[in-house]
Amino acid sequence: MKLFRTRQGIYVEDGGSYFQIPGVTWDELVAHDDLHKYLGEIARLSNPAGELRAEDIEAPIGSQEVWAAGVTYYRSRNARMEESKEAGGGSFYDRVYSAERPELFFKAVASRVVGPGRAVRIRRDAKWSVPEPELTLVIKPSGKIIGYTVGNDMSSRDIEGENPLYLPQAKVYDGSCALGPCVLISPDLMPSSAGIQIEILRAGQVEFAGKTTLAEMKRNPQVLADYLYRECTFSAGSYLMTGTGIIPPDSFTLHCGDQIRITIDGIGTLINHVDANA
Ligand code: DO4
Ligand code: MG
Repeated sequence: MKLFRTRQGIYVEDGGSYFQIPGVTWDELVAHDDLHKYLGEIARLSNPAGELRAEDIEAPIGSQEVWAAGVTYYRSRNARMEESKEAGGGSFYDRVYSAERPELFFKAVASRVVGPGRAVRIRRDAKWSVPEPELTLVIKPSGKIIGYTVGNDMSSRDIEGENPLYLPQAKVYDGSCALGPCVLISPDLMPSSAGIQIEILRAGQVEFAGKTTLAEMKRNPQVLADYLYRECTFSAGSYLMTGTGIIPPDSFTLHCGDQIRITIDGIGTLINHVDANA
């Protein structure tokens, strides 16, 4: 089952039909005791609504904070070591890749998250900007993962590479986080065979395409969530991006007008365009 947040309200998709969920907020759904069962009952007892219109779909988030894990794929470890060579990055990215404690950082408040069809931004003071396609966990206040969405952890690699202490500026700015189009609600872990694909289109042509699978991720999603919840409470639950395993070549930087399409098997495709002044 998939949850969609739209201008008209919240809908659950089940078996290809959409059912509106009346009188409940997104935060209440994330905190629900047994969301999977509740949504199943809504789908069984209500009349289906029509198809959702793409332009009505909003970012699938309420008031949750978005956090992110880093260097969870070997490909990411290598890219960061390379970009931060002059800042001494050779050792700290390698060490965090192998350490028991993961890298976790604050990514966005919900008001900085953009939904499908909206513009993500590149910083005007960055010269090297990339999208990071990431499986994103939806975690309830108790710390249990209840669902998954597609995330884009937009990053300014020149700023990040210049000095690790610039990470928050490379990662956190208006329009730096996209989520959507829906949340896959599932009591099960995502299968490790699930693929993540990205395509970046420039003037209608594919400028970069890449793919990976969750099998390449070094960390267990529930362990990442457990670290996040160790000393933080999240009364409305939280979102946790799980790191990127796809990095474009160093010659690539995003341009305004590029279209970014990120697909995760079983969830859907998140489409955004790039703007510097959204
Ligand atoms: O350590 C810097 C950020 C890493 C990151 O965002 C990722 O690996 O996805
Ligand atoms: Mg990332």
